[in-house]
Amino acid sequence: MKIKNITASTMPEALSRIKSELGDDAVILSSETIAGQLHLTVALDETTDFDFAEDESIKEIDTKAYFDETSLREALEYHGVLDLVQYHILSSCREVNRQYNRADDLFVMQKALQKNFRFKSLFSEMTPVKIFMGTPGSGKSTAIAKIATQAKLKGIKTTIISTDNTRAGANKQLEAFADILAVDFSFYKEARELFRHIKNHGEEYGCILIDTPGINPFVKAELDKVYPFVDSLKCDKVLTFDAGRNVYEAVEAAEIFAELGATSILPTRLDLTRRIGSILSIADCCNMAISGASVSASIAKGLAELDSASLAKLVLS
Ligand SMILES: Nc1nc2c(ncn2[C@@H]2O[C@H](COP(=O)(O)OP(=O)(O)O)[C@@H](O)[C@H]2O)c(=O)[nH]1
Ligand SMILES: [Mg+2]
Repeated sequence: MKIKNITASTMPEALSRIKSELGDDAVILSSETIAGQLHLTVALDETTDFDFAEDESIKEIDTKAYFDETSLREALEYHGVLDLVQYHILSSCREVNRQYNRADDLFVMQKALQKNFRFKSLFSEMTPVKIFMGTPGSGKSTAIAKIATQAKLKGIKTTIISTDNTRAGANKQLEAFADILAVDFSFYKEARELFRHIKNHGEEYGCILIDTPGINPFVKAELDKVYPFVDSLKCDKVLTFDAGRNVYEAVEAAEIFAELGATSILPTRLDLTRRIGSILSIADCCNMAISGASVSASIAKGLAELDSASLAKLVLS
């Protein structure tokens, strides 16, 4: 707004000056006569509408350049992936989008999983000695039987060792299986006996699979049934868990197994599971590698290898 003071002797003179100086739209705000002279305060509203010339129009936002992560976020949400883990994965998805200039969900998710997780193949990347731990019924013995079968088929000399003396019949089941497969079987009640056996005979085998008693990780006394065995060996320490378990329960249990020494996970019952949030959440929160999965109760079926491509397909299917 433009404001101006005008002094004139008469009103017609004042009006003529207002018109010539400010134009027809000027408004008189006040007027008073001082010593025979007319003093006017006049205002002119100068607000003008923006007028875009064609070539000056604001550039349209390129929506193709903007990465829409909605479907990826919805998929992670569906699987019940913990919020923090979702954040890590989606952040990597955006990074992949910028890095490769690709926006197709499967490609972006696969690369993001590759950035966020470690995949450790059960045969090619692991040491010959593998110890398995988990809650009762989490699929330890089944996984061992499957790996023994796969190892046998690959011509790898294998032995199965049980340390599970807490459940009646637990040994018998594995022993019977070892018998069928014609692989060596032994049982050790004490961690130092197991250590001595591996030290003296470990070199004879390409694959040594050790079973431990299933424990409740939330009961401190139970941890002692497993910890001495795990602690006595330098080997791959694998946590088996039911992939369909509630995510929060699964992560909290896995945190304790991580403290016991577990460094990789082997999810089981993937055939009975539609949501795999627990796999991604445990691997991320407990910094564990992903080492295959059990997808059938049938031992003959072996274990499935999991990598970033197969996991991305599971997430998006
Ligand atoms: N459907 C299905 N059943 C499984 C799988 N893994 C294990 N099981 C079953 O789960 C039960 C407990 O498995 P087991 O290996 O004995 O568990 P452990 O107590 O940890 O040794 C058994 O009835 C297995 O047949 C799997 O991947 N899929
Ligand atoms: Mg068992």
